[in-house]
Amino acid sequence: MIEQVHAWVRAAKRVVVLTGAGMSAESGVPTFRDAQTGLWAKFDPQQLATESAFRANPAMVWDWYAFRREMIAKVEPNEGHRALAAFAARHPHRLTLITQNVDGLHQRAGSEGVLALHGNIFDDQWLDTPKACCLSAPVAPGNPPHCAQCGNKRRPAVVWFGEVLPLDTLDAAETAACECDLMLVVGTSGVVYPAAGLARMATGKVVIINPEATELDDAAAAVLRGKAAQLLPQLLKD
Ligand code: BJW
Repeated sequence: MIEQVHAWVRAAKRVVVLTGAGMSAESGVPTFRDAQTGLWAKFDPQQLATESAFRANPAMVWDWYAFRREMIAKVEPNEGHRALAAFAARHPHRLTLITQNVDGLHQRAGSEGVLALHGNIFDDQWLDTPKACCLSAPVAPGNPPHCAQCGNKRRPAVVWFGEVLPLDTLDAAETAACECDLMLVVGTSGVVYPAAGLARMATGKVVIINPEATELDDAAAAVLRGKAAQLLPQLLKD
């Protein structure tokens, strides 16, 4: 089956790759729905990644993101991230890389024009619409940093549940899905929408790369049960 998918990659004029947390697992970043470790073991990440959780307990949610930022800053892109960047460099305009990941590892591997659907964990933004005081005075440090005058808080610039995705990015991802000959869906459980819907709107063959069953397996022309950093270099070689 790997040879068959490799032949599809070679034949495809427009390849889309949609990645999720499993893409970075071999770099040492836990997947989103993996059991949390240590301090965070008792929290459900799905409950923490919401605006209401942040409003209810800003220090705790800020600290969760600070912990993850620190962990991600220490890891490196893996052979899968590098194989995607190298393929795009060898084949300009053939690959559209769409990621749900907020870790920036595709970009650090050298991929350009990555469509990051859920933002970047290293960026912050204001929780509430900033007033003149937020924009004029230096941000006061804290957990989270805040405006010393009105108390408005900084929050991670990621897309939480119930929030809209960046429209231009989602538009570009949908267009690519609707024009592709082949979509590789790598390391995502396929439970979170609208990202998962991209695999269902793909015009080309869909291939799942994942060691476990996913919610998108029924949409696939082929399912490769394996790991991203092992399979992508084989599938993307010339
Ligand atoms: C490996 C591996 C290896 C392991 N190699 N693989 C339609 C139907 C139902 C619900 C909805 C719907 N449309 C919208 C919704 C609601 C909601 C949603 O989808 N809920 C579902 C949970 C039911 N969606 C939203 O709220 C979205 N917004 C939205 O729709 O706005 C419009 C709107 C607004 C208001 C009202 C109504 C509509 C926003 C979604 C934002 C998701 N944000 C997060 C957090 C980002 C910040 C952070 O990281 O903290 O994004 S949640 C989390 O899930 C994160 C991920 O990007 C995302 C996807 O997870 P992913 O990547 O699939 O990870 P895992 O852990 O689930 O899976 C890892 C996989 O890797 C596993 O399969 C492993 O087997 C595999 N693996 N090692 C390859 N080596």
